[in-house]
Amino acid sequence: MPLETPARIVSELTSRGYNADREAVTLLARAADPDSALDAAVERAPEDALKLSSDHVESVLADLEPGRKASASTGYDNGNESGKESTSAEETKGDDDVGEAVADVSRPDESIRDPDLDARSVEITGNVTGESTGTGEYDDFVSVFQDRFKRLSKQLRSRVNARPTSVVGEMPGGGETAIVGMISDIRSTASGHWLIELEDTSGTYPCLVMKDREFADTVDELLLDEIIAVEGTLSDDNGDGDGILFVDSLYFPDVPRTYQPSTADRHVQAALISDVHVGSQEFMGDAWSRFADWLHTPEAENVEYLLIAGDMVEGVGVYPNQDEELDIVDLYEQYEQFSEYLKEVPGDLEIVMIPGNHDAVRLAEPQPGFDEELRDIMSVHDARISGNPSTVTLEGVDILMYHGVSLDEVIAELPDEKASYDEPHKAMYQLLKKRHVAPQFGGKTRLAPEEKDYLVMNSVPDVFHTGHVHKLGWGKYHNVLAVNSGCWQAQTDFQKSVNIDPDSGFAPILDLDTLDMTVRQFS
Ligand code: D5M
Ligand code: FE
Ligand code: ZN
Repeated sequence: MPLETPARIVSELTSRGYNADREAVTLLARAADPDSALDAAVERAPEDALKLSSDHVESVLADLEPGRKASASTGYDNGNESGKESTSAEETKGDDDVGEAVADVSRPDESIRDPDLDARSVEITGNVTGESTGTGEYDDFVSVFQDRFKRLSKQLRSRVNARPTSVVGEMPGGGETAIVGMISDIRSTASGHWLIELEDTSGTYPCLVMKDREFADTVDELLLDEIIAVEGTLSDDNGDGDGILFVDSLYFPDVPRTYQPSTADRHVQAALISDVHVGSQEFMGDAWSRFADWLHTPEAENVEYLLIAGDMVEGVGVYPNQDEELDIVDLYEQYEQFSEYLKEVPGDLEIVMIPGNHDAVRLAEPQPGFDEELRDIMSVHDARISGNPSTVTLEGVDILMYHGVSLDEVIAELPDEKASYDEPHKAMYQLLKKRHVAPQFGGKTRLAPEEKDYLVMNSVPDVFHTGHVHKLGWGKYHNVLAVNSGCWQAQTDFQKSVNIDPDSGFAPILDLDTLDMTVRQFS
């Protein structure tokens, strides 16, 4: 196969045991005869070199192509239609000199990537990997819920004057009070009102939302196990053992409306992707390679980070009859193949990956990062491997990465206008509002018993990045950018049967200095 693209150059080089600078790859891809250029570059590589430098490739090309101009005036022609700009929501801004950058073949040196490695910074927090304390005992389930309650009730207590339910039970009828609690039950009454049972560490209390209250329609946003606060008036018979609180207002832990996200100090970008599903017959290898190629182009020179939010591979035995659609049946071979595809992206990218429900780690959340054996397989480009969820701080911008299994639950439970597969970011808004990535326990979302609840959003992220539902969607909620990143897998038989039309082959590109986003299509 001719080596016309940077991605193929990279995989050919790695198959021969070499790495190369991004600039060196670009030079080889642009050579008049990339195959011979690569052969010559490898043949003449210094004895001890593992990585080919651009200087080395320049000197090889100078011999092979006498009369050739140096890189400074050669420019780059990406020669295909990939990297097209796609949809752009109102919260985002396109990159308006894109066309020019591709077309201008006499662009000076700036077309060669030369990242300022010193300016980079990556910090990871909230990562369960290696910290898991759960023994699977009942007590651990108690502690994880107690910890959730402690963290989120603290956020709500600053806003209402709440009393413990045991104290509320003793209060005289007709008075006003507030309760902070975890929702243990929601029922509609015969007359169409809503009875919400709130639980705190001292007991439970019934709270009634009348159907004609202006906030009654927020009841359909409520999920079991989430923490809310209510203020209201106690029934006249309160204190005699079967009182009730008539709710006058309802509060979520939420993100403050005035939240001011942090931004990076320089123009630098991150590609936010997920759900690669290598090993599936539907994995879109060509689209992936176009994406990887684009990352080698000058248009992508500011893309210095790549975040992958789970489902690297298709896995084995994840769903019934999944084996009928497997291209690679061995799990480890799937990771090996994923690693081959990862090699196609520029070696100087900072990569952070977390697992998803198709990956070979425990299903219950929080999921630890991949084990040593899988890390070894995926060691390419020194990718950082973290748990699901994790907060990744890139040059001051806090990005909460979470695979997104709870989105299925939010979408199933809430009315369409509040959360749907077509607008996955709206389901993400609900998680931000609840300040928890997987509020409801016991349905699709499996929860690992731990001493501490890693799934609580202790602080407000600047960007919330999820995947899982294979739909692209983004928008801002109280200034926090929520991005669900689509996938690299075409529609599966199951998805066809339930009418899920995936958004495959898109890469959302985030400006870390402005938090504007552009989506590029490679499919
Ligand atoms: O999830 C991709 C999306 O499709 C997510 O919304 C779950 C849903 N999905 C896919 N296959 C199934 C089956 N067999 N049962 C239930 N839901 C499914 P992913 O994690 O990539 O499979
Ligand atoms: Fe997936
Ligand atoms: Zn998934």
